[in-house]
Amino acid sequence: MAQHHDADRAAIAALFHNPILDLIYQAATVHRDHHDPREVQVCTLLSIKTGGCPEDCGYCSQSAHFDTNLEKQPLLSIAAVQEAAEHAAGAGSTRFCMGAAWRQVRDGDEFDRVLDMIRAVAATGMEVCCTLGMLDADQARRLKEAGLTAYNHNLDSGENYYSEVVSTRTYQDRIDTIGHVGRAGINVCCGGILGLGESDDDRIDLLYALTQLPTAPESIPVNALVPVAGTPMADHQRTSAWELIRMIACTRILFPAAMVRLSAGRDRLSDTAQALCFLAGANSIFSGDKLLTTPHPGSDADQALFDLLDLEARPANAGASERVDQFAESVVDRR
Ligand code: SAM
Ligand code: DTB
Ligand code: SF4
Repeated sequence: MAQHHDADRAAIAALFHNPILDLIYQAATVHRDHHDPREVQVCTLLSIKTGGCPEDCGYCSQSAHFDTNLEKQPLLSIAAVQEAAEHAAGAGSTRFCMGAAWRQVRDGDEFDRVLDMIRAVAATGMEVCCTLGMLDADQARRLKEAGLTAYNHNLDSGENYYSEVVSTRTYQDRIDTIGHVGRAGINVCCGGILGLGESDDDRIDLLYALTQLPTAPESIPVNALVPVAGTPMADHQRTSAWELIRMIACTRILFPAAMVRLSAGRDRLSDTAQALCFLAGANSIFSGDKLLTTPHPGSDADQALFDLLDLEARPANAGASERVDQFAESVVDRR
């Protein structure tokens, strides 16, 4: 078994080290076999509870361990979320992702309110995603019952590097939560972040770990660090576009049917670099001039980019059932 795993990792390492133009060509071919290359899903992010998080993720503006000058915000009202969701749906988003700066979900009034938020967002017809930290099997079941489509919980980096990034939880904690999400029948949204100081081997470890999740991810965000003043990573250099493109291409080749999301870091990517990300298999972006707390290009810039590249925002539910079928065929469920 160990030998089998070593062989899988070695194959991913060999893929990763391909010449970049070969990788882009291969990824573009896989992408066109599984998706309409002109369609890009537009998603909206909303921070429903901001700052004061007890975890110490070294990249994060919201950790209570660092002085980042962030304005904290308690859990939003259901009405505020409903209004934001209706606006997002009207502006063409087909997925709405709510993020809370919690270490873990706790049963009680606030979780009940999040369940109501999910019901309100689901009523707009958009896919509903949440990222709320760790959770248990029963909480996952209740999220599913409320209408949650997907749960975002990233592995962020390879297992060996993870302890350099966060000390308040383990890699296994992440995998356990992802297991609960998958077993509850919620799509797993799980990816990583480049620019934490990790090596190529750590990136290969991350790709390998994604292939070994208890349930294969339906959605994979690829983030590039947005350095935040006050965090231990404030002075990190921005990830080069080529590294991001390489990671996106490998992700697309390893997960042909998944949605690959070009996530944080777009604020510093040229149109040309973003075009190469789409060519290499990215097929989703977050819209708006802010992600959860950091700056982002904004809808006018995104519309101009879509016009330039002849891309279209994926219409509501277009391709969804097709994608689910392809996805079911392409994954081995390891639950
Ligand atoms: N509290 C949630 C959890 O425990 O999963 C996570 C919310 S966090 C904003 C979701 C993901 O965003 C992180 O896993 C990380 O990959 C990415 N992220 C957070 N801060 C970032 C930054 N400054 N730059 C780039 N990506 C970031
Ligand atoms: C993910 O992997 N990227 C999105 C989403 N999941 C929630 C969030 C990126 C957040 C970037 C930092 C911020 O704006 O605070
Ligand atoms: Fe908390 Fe999530 Fe930020 Fe980590 S990434 S400090 S868990 S909000």
